[in-house]
Amino acid sequence: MSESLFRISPGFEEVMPVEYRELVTNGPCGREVGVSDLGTFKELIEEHPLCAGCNMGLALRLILASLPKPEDTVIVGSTGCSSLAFTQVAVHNIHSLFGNQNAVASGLKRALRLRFPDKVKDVVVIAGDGATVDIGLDMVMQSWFRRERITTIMLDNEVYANTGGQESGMSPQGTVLNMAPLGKRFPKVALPEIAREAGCAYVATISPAQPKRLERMVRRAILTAREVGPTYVQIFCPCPTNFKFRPNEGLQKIKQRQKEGTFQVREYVSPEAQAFLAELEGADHEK
Ligand SMILES: Cc1ncc(C[n+]2csc(CCOP(=O)(O)OP(=O)(O)O)c2C)c(N)n1
Ligand code: SF4
Ligand SMILES: [Mg+2]
Repeated sequence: MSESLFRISPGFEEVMPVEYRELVTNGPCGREVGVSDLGTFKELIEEHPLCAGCNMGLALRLILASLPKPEDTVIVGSTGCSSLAFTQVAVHNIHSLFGNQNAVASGLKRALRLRFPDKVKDVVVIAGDGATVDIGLDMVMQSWFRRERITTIMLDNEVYANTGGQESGMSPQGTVLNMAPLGKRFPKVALPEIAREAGCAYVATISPAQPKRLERMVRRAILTAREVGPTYVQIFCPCPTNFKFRPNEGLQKIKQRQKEGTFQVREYVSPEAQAFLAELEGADHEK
């Protein structure tokens, strides 16, 4: 697994779709890029099938631009809106059965450590809130209990969006959706707190409204997972289609929730992760 896996076999260049060729020749792999460089390289095919104004699409682009080593990263996804875009990104990815993503990622990470003991291979789970906090919670928490060296990123749109609008554990209390007409009867699950108690060395909550902060958090999470233990990043990305707001109102919605205090940017770093990051970032600073 490396950049060479992307390269098109000689003789097939002509028959591959132009979009794929561009992902290979102009993708993020093999060079140092960040969110400030978005637009100068191709991380996701422009014609991806996510709805107009989808905050998850934006979050996905920012995550892809934040990977410290995209050519040595495998993303493990799960069923949901994001899975529609994973076939169109410039990074290795595996689609796992809905809810199984952290179990698949654990096995993969262990296999990669055995197969490539001297190389860095990052395994990053990217899945929806339903996949993470509801149907996959068992696998998610067991991977944290076992201190698997993987990063779990939840794309929190507070709904089962892909199946037409059922409530999830992450929907706030009172939420009315297409398929939850009575309003949700219990509050949003406090997964960041659970992650911390379950053994995550680094936990953060963020949204695509703060791209540079999101980048820093994703990088910190992935680097900490390499050396210290499991990490968790929860990205709030409200869904215009199911929450019925206009496609251009996404960032406004996030800011409104921030003002109300129902969404907060937060970061928890364990003492061990703090020591690790201080050394790493101190060395980077000196460079
Ligand atoms: C084992 C299994 N159970 C249920 C489903 C049906 N299903 C597909 S996507 C989905 C909801 C996904 O919600 P979430 O994880 O929040 O992702 P989103 O679509 O909101 O991005 C469900 C229930 C499935 N595909 N597989
Ligand atoms: S339904 Fe919502 S989360 Fe899914 S692609 Fe459309 S806007 Fe994005
Ligand atoms: Mg969802």
